Amino acid sequence: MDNRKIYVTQPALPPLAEFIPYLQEIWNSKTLTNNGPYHQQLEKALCEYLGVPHIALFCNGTIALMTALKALRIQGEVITTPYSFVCTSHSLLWNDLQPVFVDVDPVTLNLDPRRIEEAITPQTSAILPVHCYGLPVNTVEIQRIADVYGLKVIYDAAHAFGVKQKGESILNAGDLSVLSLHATKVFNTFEGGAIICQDEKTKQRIDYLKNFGFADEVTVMAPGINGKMSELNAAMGLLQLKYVDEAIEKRLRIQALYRELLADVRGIEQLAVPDDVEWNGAYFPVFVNGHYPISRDALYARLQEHGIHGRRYFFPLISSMPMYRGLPSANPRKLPNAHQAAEKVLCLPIFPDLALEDVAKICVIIDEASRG
Ligand code: T4K
Repeated sequence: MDNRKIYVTQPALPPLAEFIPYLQEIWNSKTLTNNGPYHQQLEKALCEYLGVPHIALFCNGTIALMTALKALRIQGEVITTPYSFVCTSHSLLWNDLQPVFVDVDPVTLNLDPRRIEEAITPQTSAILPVHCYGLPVNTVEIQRIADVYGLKVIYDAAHAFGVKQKGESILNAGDLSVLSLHATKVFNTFEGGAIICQDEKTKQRIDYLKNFGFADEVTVMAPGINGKMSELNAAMGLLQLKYVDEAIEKRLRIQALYRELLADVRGIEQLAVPDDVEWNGAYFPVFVNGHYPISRDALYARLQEHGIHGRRYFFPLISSMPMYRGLPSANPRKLPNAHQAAEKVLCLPIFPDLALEDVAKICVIIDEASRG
């Protein structure tokens, strides 16, 4: 390729000139944060766009996850996936909760509902699944199990902005869903996050919690945190929302081309998108298996030599990290599918401004390496 570097992702930014009036308005109003006018507008606009009843905006997805667990007063053990970004489990430790890792389904790489029941103990109070890469976990089966055992379900939906299944937003599943609106995501507010909830009372509690626990000037309802989104980030979100459909369309075109060009490359596996899912093209993982002549890490390095900076999301597994690997549920023998995926995965660049010619060039490098 040429001397350019192509990263796994790159935020799509709207024209700067379109952001200036928002800045002017913030300067005029002198309201910089604390549920200002842009914050309120963005919450309303996102409810409409996503088809969800209530949304509480946050400064990032991690604080939103931590607050979601606090809002539902989760205690004891929480069943979760080891195949995710590290903050899924970190949010549990920050709440003094014990993660209980359960293996992923070998086809979807999402938490396998068939393995959940055997991990439930009297201390289990919740399930924290992830819609990994924006592809939905089996929400129906997870809800069935949660109902039988009286468990709460909080979805880490960091990757799942705008994803639908059977025409319905997957963000309405379970008790709460948490989005990341980070720069690397399908829809970003520079830094940002959100909790989606189903009733006004829960929304109120979450709003108190993200504002130190203040219910009014003198009443502190709970040990809250500062999780508020600023007006600058909210304004960015309002502007980005105008372009998000176009951004998702571009992502879907890119992933379709990858699928086509890599379909016959021996040793390269792809994740399927179920027919009933409207996906957002958040990531494009491939899995380098034993039929490929070089290892996943060798392919990762080969691409880097050409300026292509893929990422091994999610390697290493969370359960292999020092603060988790001593847990009984972190035993690799209990997590074979997650380990296999972590050893094989390589996420290829995908972002709206990635040229289709570059996708084709990346595929040529992968194809050529497959021929030894
Ligand atoms: N749950 C899950 C399942 C998640 O994946 C995440 C975050 C969260 C929860 C937590 O949400 P937040 O608290 O972040 O809102 C990145 C992101 O920082 C992280 O948001 C994301 N998941 C994770 C999967 O990826 P890194 O350390 O790989 O990012 P970084 O900085 O290396 O960026 C990757 C590439 O993107 C860079 O090589 C270049 C490009 N980039 C990045 C940034 C930040 C840009 O072009 N511009 C930018 O501003 O973690």
